[in-house]
Amino acid sequence: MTDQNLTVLLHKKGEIQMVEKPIPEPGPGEVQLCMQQVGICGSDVHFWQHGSIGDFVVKAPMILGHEGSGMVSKLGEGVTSLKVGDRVAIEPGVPCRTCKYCKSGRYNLCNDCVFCATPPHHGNLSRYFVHAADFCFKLPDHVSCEEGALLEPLSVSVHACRRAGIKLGSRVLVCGAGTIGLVMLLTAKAMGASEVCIIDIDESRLEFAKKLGATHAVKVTSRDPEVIAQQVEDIIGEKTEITIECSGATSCVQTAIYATEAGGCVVLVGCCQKYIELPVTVASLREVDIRGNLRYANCYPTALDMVASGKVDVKPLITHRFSLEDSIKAFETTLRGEGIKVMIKCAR
Ligand code: 572
Ligand code: ZN
Repeated sequence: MTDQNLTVLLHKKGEIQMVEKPIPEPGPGEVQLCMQQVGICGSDVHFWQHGSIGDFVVKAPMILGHEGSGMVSKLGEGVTSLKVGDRVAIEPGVPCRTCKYCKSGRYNLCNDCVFCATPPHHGNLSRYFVHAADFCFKLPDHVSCEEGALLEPLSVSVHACRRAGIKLGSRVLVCGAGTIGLVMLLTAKAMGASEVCIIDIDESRLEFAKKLGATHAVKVTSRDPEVIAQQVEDIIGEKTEITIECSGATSCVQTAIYATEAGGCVVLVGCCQKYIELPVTVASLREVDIRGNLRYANCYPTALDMVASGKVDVKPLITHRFSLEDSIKAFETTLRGEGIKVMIKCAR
């Protein structure tokens, strides 16, 4: 079969395949992209392994991938903001643009958002992909396509740090030292946090976090959230002002509440079960705000600026590289929990 548009297709739960699809043509306001780099996200692996996240169920074959960058290969009608050959970071969620959330700038809350690799919408882990031109961000020459792909998780952290109100001198606790926890650490520091403590069960991830600038790293050895919170408090000397929960583990969400000082804030980023038991009275009587978080809105320009200006270096997060043809191996590597960010090079 001639290689037209090689894609990574999640056929159904547990079954990913490399499949040839036709090369898509850009419609009005869209660009065709020759995909360059796509990072694998935990949600790609989750859809592969479980076939669903919450109410989002894979009912038809779906192309995976939403952390992508590409090179413009064709312009759709009316596109003037980009030209063929431009390298861009792809913001993967295109909202309806007309609902009250879109109009107020909180377009991440749009109910009709078309988000890559969230059922029923295809992702961009393919040779070619079409996307709304205004959700493509031109990369300066000195920013690589790998960095462009990493603007996606970086945008998640920019949004969460904004939700948390991180500012100069903030003291922050990050729960979980996976990719999102680590970009949260980088972003919190870039936004002025003076202390960032990170906790995880994995020693090697904590070592990695220390190299990235964590001021404190605590290995979680207990299942008791009050014990973990006390361990954190003993190490940093007091409770934290802001906690960003990135693990999704029930005991860590509980820990986040105990570890945060009166008047502080907990932002929930990790994907946890629908119902979990939380010490809400402990939060309420100390006026600890528990804030929700969904992806990002208006964060790509900031994420790009952070990378382009050198304020954050996301390159060390990439620990594995594969070609598009070897995508199945890339997914198996991610499933085994090896490394931090697995990147797939889509261009030939
Ligand atoms: O990079 C964005 C992103 N968002 C994730 C997960 C992974 N990557 N979210 C968790 C799952 N939700 S969801 O609403 N959903 C499957 C659409 O449960 C979105 C945010
Ligand atoms: Zn993601």
